[in-house]
Amino acid sequence: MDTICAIATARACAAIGIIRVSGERAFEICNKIIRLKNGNIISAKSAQMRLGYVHDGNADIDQVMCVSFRSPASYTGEDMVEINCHGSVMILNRIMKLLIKNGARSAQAGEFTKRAFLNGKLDLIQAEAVGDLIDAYNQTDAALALSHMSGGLSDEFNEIFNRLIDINTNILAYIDFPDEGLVDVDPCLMIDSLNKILKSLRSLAESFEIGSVIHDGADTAIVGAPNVGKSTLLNAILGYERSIVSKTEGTTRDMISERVTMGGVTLNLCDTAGIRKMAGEIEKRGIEITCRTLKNADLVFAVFDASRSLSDDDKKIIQLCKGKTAVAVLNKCDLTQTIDKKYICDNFIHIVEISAEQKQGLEKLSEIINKLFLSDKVAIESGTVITNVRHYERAVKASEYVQAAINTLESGFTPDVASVDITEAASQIGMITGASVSDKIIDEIFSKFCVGK
Ligand SMILES: Nc1nc2c(ncn2[C@@H]2O[C@H](COP(=O)(O)OP(=O)(O)OP(=O)(O)O)[C@@H](O)[C@H]2O)c(=O)[nH]1
Ligand SMILES: [Mg+2]
Repeated sequence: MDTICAIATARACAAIGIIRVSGERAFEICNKIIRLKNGNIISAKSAQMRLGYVHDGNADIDQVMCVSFRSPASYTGEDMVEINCHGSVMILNRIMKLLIKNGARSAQAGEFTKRAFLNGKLDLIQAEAVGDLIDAYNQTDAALALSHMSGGLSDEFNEIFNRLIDINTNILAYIDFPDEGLVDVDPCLMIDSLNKILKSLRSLAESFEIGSVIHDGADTAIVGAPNVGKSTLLNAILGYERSIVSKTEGTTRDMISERVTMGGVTLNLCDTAGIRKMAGEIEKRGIEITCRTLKNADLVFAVFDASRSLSDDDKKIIQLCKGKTAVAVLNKCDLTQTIDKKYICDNFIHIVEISAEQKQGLEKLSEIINKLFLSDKVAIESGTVITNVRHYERAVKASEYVQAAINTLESGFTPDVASVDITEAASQIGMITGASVSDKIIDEIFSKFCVGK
């Protein structure tokens, strides 16, 4: 395999920049362009930081600190050198050119982690978690990615994979030696084992509902009748004036979206046009978009003006929120309250009283969001929450195959008939961990990484 090199830090002026080199010729190539103060790169002790100079044969280019990692004890499993130079883009580019001139090749996106995977240093879940950790937008997402990187989720899937393989091995033994009275192929015991596996798979697949919100953010629609204070609420949450606020009804017509973290959860917040029956042509178009946004939202803030009694428009909005994860936000609580609270309590589980204008009550809203999405602390801390749609899809498919195997056994077929579906289920799990995955999928996964990782 080629020896690859890449700038691992951002291409911007900084105190330090890091270049990584990995492959069979990493030490030899680096030795040509780096003069260590003591010794040389080839004989330098593994994982020790050394002072040296990068030179082009004529003149020194930079004073650097380098670490060499001897195979297999490195990130990629190959010989590796990390060059810590001064973080000038010009210096970084000059060192890269020197490395390439001496036989290295510029690395592709994610190629270091891909090599780590191919060399068995990480499984596919762990490798993907490296990318997730770099992209993490909030603390919980970062904690989950770190836990996946450490193998929390891999353990769960490996356990399921091994149990499926065990069942199949027993079936094959039974086919080969039917007279040996193997108890493990008793259909009742097998159904029992498969049901336990199905339970684990379903619980992992279900965790994606929360996991996707943690990773991608909750699409949150701020809806309500005109003038109830939706735009004021958006601005209060963001802490700056993003949306126009006015006492004129129908101010917001286009949808206004922003990303923010609230209660530890990333929200993709959308301020929408107020919903009302009496609306002009443009406003009606805005209301259509509001209804679509509400329908697709993971979370709805249904805003009401607490200083007014409920209007027909408010009641229509309450109907639209049925079946959604919604919080009733009673706004303008700094004014005298005349709203019918009982009606609200009858229709919403989560209710919060705020004054968006005076930024009061927002902490309560944060607490509700935190409880809604992050209450399963045990699963989050142990990393047994799926955040990746690819893992989710394979887990669902695997559970379908396990269910099919159970149906086969319950219908009285012999275990060898169920074995086909059990093999398929194991193969789906293998696609998650990387034990059985095509080159195309591997390339696709790593192409989304940044260069240098
Ligand atoms: N007293 C009081 N007034 C508020 C509060 N929140 C908003 N308002 C006022 O209510 C009016 C409407 O606010 P907006 O935020 O524009 O309302 P909206 O729901 O976005 O209205 P549309 O965009 O027209 O649908 C403005 O005059 C705000 O100053 C509040 O907490 N207390
Ligand atoms: Mg508005």
